[in-house]
Amino acid sequence: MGWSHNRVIKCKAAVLWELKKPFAIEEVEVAPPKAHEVRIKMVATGICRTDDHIIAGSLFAPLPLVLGHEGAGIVESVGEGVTSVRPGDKVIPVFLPQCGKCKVCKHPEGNLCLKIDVFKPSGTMQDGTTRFTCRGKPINHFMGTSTFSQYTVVQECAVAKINAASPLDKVCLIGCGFSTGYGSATKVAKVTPGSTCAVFGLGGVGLSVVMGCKAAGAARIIGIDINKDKFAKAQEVGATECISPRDFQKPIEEVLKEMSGGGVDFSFEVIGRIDTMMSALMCCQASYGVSVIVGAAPNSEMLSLNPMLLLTGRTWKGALFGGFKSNDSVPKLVEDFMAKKFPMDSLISHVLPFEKINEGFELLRSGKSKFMPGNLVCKDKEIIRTVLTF
Ligand code: COD
Ligand code: ZN
Ligand code: ZN
Repeated sequence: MGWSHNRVIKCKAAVLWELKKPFAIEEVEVAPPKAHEVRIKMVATGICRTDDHIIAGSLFAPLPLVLGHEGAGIVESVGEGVTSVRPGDKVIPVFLPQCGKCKVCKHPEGNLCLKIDVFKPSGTMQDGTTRFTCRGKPINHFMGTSTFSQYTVVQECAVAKINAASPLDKVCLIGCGFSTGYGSATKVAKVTPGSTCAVFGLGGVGLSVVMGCKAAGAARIIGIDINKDKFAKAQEVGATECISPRDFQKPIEEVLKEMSGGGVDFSFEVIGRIDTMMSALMCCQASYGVSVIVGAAPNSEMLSLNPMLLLTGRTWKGALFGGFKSNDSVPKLVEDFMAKKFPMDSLISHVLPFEKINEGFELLRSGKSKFMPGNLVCKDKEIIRTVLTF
């Protein structure tokens, strides 16, 4: 019982055939899971900026492919040897696997499992083949998850079983954006009770950092964003003050040092710009401040710094997926959400049916466009995260 019945499933998936083009909703064939693989019926998926980076060509993944890496669903069938999940289980596929056997998985603090398929994406399962076929052609997987499909196949080490009562249209965000921000505060920085935190960038991930700082008991959480429309939401989820760098003559790190009596305890860069990474480093206390890089800077950009900034005692760090070991942490985060330890669902600003995926990406892009010189003003001030439901 529980093994696949070797049935190919025909279903709808959003296929990206070419860069810079909309998705085509296609009928695809999803092969049954092989040994140590799991086939999942997707119920909901968030749209993350990284998916759009692939479409734009600013990040590489082999085409044609099924994107998506922030989903939740129900196990449909499992391959031979799968022991951690069974058909009917609610699960979150994780782009950062946890094989449990590699050097990184065995290290108590490491989370970047060597089985990750992100840095030199293969587009295949671990055996080098794909489970998706469309119009007779193999279609590639993405980040080992490919959630923009009614059914997907993932490795067993890239799936976390979660509470059977959890709302999948909400907890899907634990698959990427929420965990990335929340863990950066609770796990990577290890924010302490009573501390002062500065969060640069109040998008969905920055708001999740704010929630992490609050959950960890920070006394002051200062949000920094050039878009003041972001302040209300940030304050709703835990920011105690919000400031815009555009309101000050002097550099924002100087403003923050003054506000905090010499430097904040913890700072976070959640924008993906090297200038704000430097500001975040400089605004933290010279002897014991901790600064965490959460945003990814454009490909080849480099930073140079005066080593004295670190010699005095600051800690500068970063992590993917909030430093969480995925399979261990995702079920716990779902429990914490169910226990209302953080208002993660307030990150969901839009919900669309899966077939409207191209509209979802337009929303994401319109949220970004107002910061691009020459682009139209954003139509909707409140775009945070769009969730697609199947
Ligand atoms: N100063 C202050 N605020 C700014 C500035 C600036 N110069 N420029 C932009 N901002 C603000 C914007 O107004 C916006 O509110 C915010 O910064 C950015 O928010 P979003 O909505 O664009 O982005 P998020 O929150 O969804 O994600 C931001 C990240 C930087 C975290 C994300 O793009 C990223 O790089 N992720 C890290 C990579 C990663 O972990 N990948 C793993 C799988 S995806
Ligand atoms: Zn993501
Ligand atoms: Zn591993």
